Amino acid sequence: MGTTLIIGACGQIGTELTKQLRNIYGSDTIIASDVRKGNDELMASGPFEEINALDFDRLESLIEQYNVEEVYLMAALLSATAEKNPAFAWELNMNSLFHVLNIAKAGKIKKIFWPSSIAVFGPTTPKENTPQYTIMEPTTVYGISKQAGERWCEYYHKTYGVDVRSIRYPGLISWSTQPGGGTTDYAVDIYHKAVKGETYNCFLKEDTRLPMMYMDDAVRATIEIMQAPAENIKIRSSYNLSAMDFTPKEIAATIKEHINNFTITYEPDFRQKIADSWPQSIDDNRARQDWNWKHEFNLKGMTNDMLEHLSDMV
Ligand code: AKB
Repeated sequence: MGTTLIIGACGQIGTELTKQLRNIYGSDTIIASDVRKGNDELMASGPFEEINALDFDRLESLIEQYNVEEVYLMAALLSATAEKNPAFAWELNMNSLFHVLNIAKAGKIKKIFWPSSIAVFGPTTPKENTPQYTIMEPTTVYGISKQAGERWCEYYHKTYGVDVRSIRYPGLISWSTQPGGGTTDYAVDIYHKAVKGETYNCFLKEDTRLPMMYMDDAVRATIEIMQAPAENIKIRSSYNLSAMDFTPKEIAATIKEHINNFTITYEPDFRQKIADSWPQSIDDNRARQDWNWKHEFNLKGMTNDMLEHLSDMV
């Protein structure tokens, strides 16, 4: 029987995705991999391999060794980190994708999931209810790499028949895993500070509206797009995906409903410019029509769940 390989399994999405895929399909068929070892639970719950996503030969031999049929390529440098190291961000984000696309082109794997992002949009994109098809002039290194990646995914699908599927993730929020190097990370950090009774100093302005999603919804969307019949996946660049949008002031207000002495201060840094170039809300009707996407969590529901879990941990 074929197996599934997750590259970047120790990251923010990879950790939760691996856990959920192991719950559904059984631990032995889900091979976790990352450039370094991750949390103990993930390491103990099934096979793990250390791999650099840029090492084509090792990747190809792992795929052969485990008879891998599906790959989730979750390794990437996110928006804020990529601005600090543009050359490496481009190398990692593009070459890891080419490696996996070329292995699929050679017929060695059957299906790929590759994450895109709202960062593919830029300042000239309509900001509200951003359509699936619209002006895309990203101004960040990360956004440029994701937009180029989308074009290559569609090209490999049309030209070589590669079954590659993708979602444009909004900012993702989870209680159990920390993000690393993104512009939307404030929406995770704020909850950690709030449960510890500390003030949160936000690196974005209070009225910066961004599209966001709870991790439970994001992981479910990722698995659902991969489970959908191939003929339902009509967009082979990447699907817009949406659940909620809010500002730092609004998320702070929902936290205050539970922790009334919570305080937030604002000290915008270089990430403000990145956030200002992105959409405020997303039209995801195509995902809803084509593969029946439905979100479950809104801001209130997410805040209840985050605070419930994080309060148990402090
Ligand atoms: C980031 O902030 O860089 C990511 C993203 C929106 O893709 N969370």
